[in-house]
Amino acid sequence: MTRLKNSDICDISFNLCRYNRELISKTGQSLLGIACHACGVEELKIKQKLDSFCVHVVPVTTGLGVISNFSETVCAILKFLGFIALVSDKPDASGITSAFENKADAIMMADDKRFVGINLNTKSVVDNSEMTGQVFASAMDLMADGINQKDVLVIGCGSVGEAAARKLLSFNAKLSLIDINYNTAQLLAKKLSRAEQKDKIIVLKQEDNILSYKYILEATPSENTITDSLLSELTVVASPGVPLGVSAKGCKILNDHLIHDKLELGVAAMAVALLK
Ligand code: 2YC
Repeated sequence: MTRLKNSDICDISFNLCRYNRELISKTGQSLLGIACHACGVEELKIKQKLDSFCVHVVPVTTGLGVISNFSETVCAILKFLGFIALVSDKPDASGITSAFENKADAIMMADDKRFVGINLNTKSVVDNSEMTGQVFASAMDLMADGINQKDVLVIGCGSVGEAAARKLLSFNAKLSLIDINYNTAQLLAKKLSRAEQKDKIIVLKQEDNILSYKYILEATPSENTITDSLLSELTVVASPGVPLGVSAKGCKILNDHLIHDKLELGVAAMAVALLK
């Protein structure tokens, strides 16, 4: 899991309107719409509930400590979506306690290992890696006008890649998995085939020819995992991986067929999942 830096997220809050317009033009859906698609809920139903749902974002000082602007950015995304949200003025146990004392509906917080949302009424937990994988797979489904029966290359078989792969299978996509560690990809294929009774999961090796994929979901913590030679103006890439696995030249080739962000879609999907 890549630890975000302030420089990764400092521009998010004041770019939310522009990013929302970019998502609408690329997928036909807004940030909230894509999150609802990922959670399988109607946007209208969520819109009726979210303006009375209060989320406390609690800074966590353990381990490598607070990332400046992290809690404020999560809060800004929640407020942009229409939730009631605030950053607790106290971190850690004090912040969690204050959320309960003030009858918050949910808390969101992240230590160095996990970034979670907890619904204080239902006690349900949502995980950022899980929801990020699901929401980028859903964005790809929208960009593809339905990924059903289409071949998708999933690069990176960690927790985000696994969640994305599972979601793509639920859309009936045909998957090819690749990971820097071949065994990791093989293990995921076995896990998914058993769970989803799917026999159409291919495992590729690094040296295999992966030129022919029109749909690529990149979920690795490395740069340049998708070399320019793999791309054409028809290629569609959804990339939750941080840093972005596409070069500047590659971004130009993809133009509006690339979805990538470092917090927005994952936080939106967590919030909708907490509310549904
Ligand atoms: O500011 C704080 O409360 C810090 N404890 C936050 C630490 C977040 C560490 N995790 C990350 O940087 C990201 C997550 C947003 C998802 C994957 N890595």
